[in-house]
Amino acid sequence: MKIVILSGGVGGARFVRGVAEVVEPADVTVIGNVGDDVEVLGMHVSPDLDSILYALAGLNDEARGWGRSGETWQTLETVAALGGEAWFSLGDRDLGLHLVRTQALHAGQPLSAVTARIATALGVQTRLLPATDDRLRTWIDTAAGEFPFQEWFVGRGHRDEAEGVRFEGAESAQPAPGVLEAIDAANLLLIAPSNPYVSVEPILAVTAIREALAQRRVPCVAISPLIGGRAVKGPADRMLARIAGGTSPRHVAGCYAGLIDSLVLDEADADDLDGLGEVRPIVAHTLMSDAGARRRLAETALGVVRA
Ligand code: FO1
Repeated sequence: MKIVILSGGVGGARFVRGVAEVVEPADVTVIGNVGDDVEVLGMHVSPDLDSILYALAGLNDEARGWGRSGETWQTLETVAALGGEAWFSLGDRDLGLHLVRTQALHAGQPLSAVTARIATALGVQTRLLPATDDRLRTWIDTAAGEFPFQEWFVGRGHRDEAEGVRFEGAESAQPAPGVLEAIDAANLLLIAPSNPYVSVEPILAVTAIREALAQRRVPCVAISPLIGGRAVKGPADRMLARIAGGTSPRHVAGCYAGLIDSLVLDEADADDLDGLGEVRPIVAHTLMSDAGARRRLAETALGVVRA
């Protein structure tokens, strides 16, 4: 069974790992968000691709959610002491990956090729494709102005309420090689429990990817990132409340109108299923607190085609 997962962010990476643990990992293709990529200290950082890579390689820091376990920060300390760009925390171990990626990009290799090479080097069997090799960047509109994603998220601690989201470059961005073929060959399409606005929407902003999902011939299942209307981490609940007008399952499903057949939602949201329309609710325990919980959530999503 071939599975495609659209994923971004920390929750997405955990879920991807859960799926790759309960099926043949090579049967899974992940389409990763690149809207929150950022250039720091001359390096190209792809946080969401890296969260997925580190999770699949078992190298991720579970508590922090991003970056590598056993990390040290001596380079960052030197950068800060020299008055350099230290607002975005790049650890010593993590830096090695950014150096390799940046050199390859400067040499003209596409992001998808570099990502595949790094995944192989890390022993990752699951296929990880950036949504696009073209430049696509998320901007957040707030009352204080419009900010590049990481400046808003990390630099300003996402304190300004997001009033809108824009994807620079999306109009001309083409899907990375293999993305449309993977969607076409899939038996099941999954949308990870990631922030709909800043993790999944930048993937769907690539027109051909959105169209491929809209024209699917197999089920597409989204997993809600909210539990009891609250985000486990990050600003997804505040963004849904502000932009969609609420945080109930129908507001999450509304972000994927015409693109999903089922929504996996938490038991804590099960009493508010109005307005889902054609979307079938699947109630589950969605908090991925440990390996068992993330695998059970993966099995629940896979149940749509296994049943
Ligand atoms: N998140 C933070 O809150 N602060 C950081 O300094 C930070 C650094 C960082 C470095 C590498 C990386 O792969 C991720 C990093 N993140 C950091 C997480 C990242 O900003 C977010 O998790 C995603 O972009 C949201 O999906």
